[in-house]
Formats: sequence, C-alpha cells, structure tokens
Amino acid sequence: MLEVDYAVVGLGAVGSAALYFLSQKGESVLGIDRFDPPHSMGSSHGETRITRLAVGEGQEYVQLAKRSQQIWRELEELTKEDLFRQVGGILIESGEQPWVKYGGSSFFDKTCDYANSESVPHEILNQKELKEKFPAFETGSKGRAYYEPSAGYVFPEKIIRTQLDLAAKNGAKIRVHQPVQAIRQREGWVEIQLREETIRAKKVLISVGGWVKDFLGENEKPKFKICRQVLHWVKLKKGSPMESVKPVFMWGYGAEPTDFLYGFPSLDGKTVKLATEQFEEIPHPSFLDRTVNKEEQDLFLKDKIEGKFHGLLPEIERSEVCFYTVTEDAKFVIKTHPEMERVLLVSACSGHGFKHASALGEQLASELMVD
Ligand code: PYC
Repeated sequence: MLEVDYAVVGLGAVGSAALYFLSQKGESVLGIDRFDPPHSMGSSHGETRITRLAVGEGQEYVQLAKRSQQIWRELEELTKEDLFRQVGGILIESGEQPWVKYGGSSFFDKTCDYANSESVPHEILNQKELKEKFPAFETGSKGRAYYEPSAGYVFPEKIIRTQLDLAAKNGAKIRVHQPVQAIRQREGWVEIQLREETIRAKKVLISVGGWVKDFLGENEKPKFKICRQVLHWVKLKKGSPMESVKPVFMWGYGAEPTDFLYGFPSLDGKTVKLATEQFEEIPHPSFLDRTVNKEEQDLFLKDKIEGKFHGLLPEIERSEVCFYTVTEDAKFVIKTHPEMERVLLVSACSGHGFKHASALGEQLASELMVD
C-alpha cells in the first residue's frame, strides 16, 4: 500500500497549487484526480480568467488575489511560460439602480471601498470619461466605471499544467483518471480507496470543486449549489472600437446578479470571449448539460449583447460550458471534514475563485503541514 504524508484529491486550480507548494517543501505527496487535469469538465477551463485586486466579493480575499499575482510571476520566471497579462480591468455600472452581484450587495461601491482601504491604485470614470476612454461600450446615459491597472487575465489551463509539472519535478506522485471510491480515517491515517489501489495519507486536502457533494453527508450537500455557465466567443467587426479594447471588463447593467456581462480583449483578432452568470441549480456536476445549441446562442446575442457594444457581429464562433459551485453568500468554504479531522475541505469558490487559487493552494498546503 502506498503511504504518503499528504494527498490532494482534485487537481484543479486550488489542488494543483497545493500539490506544488507541498512538493516544494520536500514532503512526500500524492495528487489524485478523476480526470486528467487540466481538463474541461470542471470550473477552470475556457482559455482565460479575470484577475483583479479590489475584490468586491470580500475584503478578506484581497491578499489572496495579490499573492496569486506574485505566484504567477514566480511561475513565469521559473518556466518562461506566459501565464498572466496585466492589461488592466474595468468594472462598469450603468443601470438605474446599483448592480448587486450574486451573494452580495452593491458591487461597484464595495470594489471602490476595498480599493481605497487596501491601497489598490485605481481611477473612477464618469459617464463622459468612460465614453471617451472606452468607446466600445454603449452604456446609455447612466454609466460610470472603476478602472484598475493591476487587473488583467490569466491562462487557467496553463497555470494548472505548470503547477502540476513543477510538483512532479519536485517528486510528487500523480494519479489521473482515478475517481475516489471511498475515504475513511482510521488508526491515524486517512485511507483513500481508488479502483485498484488503496492509499494511506497522514493528511488529505479535498479540492474537488462541485464533486465536493460526493464527500459530504446529506445535511451538508445543499450548501453547495452547482450552476451551469456558458462562455461564448463572439465575432468581431474589423477596425471597430471593440477590436481595440485592451482591459478585461465586467459590466452590471441592471440591479439583478444576472444583469451582468464580462469579457476579455480579443486574443485572436477575430473573436472576443464574453459571458454572463446564471444561478439555476443542477443537482450534481454529472447532470451538467455540456451542449450549447443555436437557440441558446441566439438568445445570448439578443438578450445580452444587442445594443451594448460597438463592433461585435451577431455571430458566435463557439461556446463552452463550465459550472460554478456557489454558496448562498458567495464565500469560499474551507473547513475540516465534519467526520475526519485529518481531512481539510475546500470548495465553492462561487465563481470568483481562480484569481485566488494559487495563493489559496499555498495557504492550504501550510495549514495541512501544521500538526
Ligand atoms: O471573478 O472576476 C471574476 C469573474 C468575473 C466574471 C466571473 N467571474
């Protein structure tokens, strides 16, 4: 039977980082995943993720966002990979009432508050300045914007790949295509049953995203809500204002959490990736509908895009499905497993997790190593 000091179950954004930081300390570590990460079955695929420092979801996350940016630069230095582009980011609010992000309150005001209290350099643009500086966005008569130069985007699949490769180089063992069949704690060990192998670890991190439901009792499961999300690559008009958008953008155009769009500058000169957020619950990731038909794409163009941008064609080149695991207050859950004190659980990054994931992995690796 393989015995290790630490095992990490789930090697996505947080798990791959935790494995990397545990391996860096020279610990005997094993990573396990039900797929072969980076993969497109969970919550960390689709080419890009936003990073921003004044995190309106909670002031407690600001340091994680800052530290993650440092870690990506360290990983870039080590590997010469292009992982993080600091192109700036804008948050636009253009509705009659403040836009309320899922689980929170007025997101624009919170973002400004945390930028001020955490000394994040930023600029506030009034409607006239917003139109002059960013003519691609048609905000009507009500727009205002928060602009953060230290924001930008990262390449999630490449970061996961890099963290896993470095962990393996440091001696971490990795098992892929290995869904956990059972897990129990006994005689000072945690036993993890795979299909053809049993592992014993002194401590375990479970960082399996939405599959957290498989590791919890019936009373805990409902705290984690699985919500399908769709990413669309919309075609660009050549020579249009949209073609020259440089920062990432988030845009609340009404009061509801779903009155929202976010997007990225074009990576290929032909399309821009855009998405909204949806909070209809599905019972488990295995029920996720991963197909996007023309009707759904047309609805996105009509309901979300029409009239809002200067320079997008009403045509979608491709779409991808992922999902969020969310809690009611959109906060992360980090806790000892209710029945196994040697097992630490992390999940429910509530749709804003990737920007914190590398620092969170580092923090959890340190927590696991405390006796
Ligand atoms: O966390 O920055 C974010 C984000 C924007 C849209 C979805 N998540």
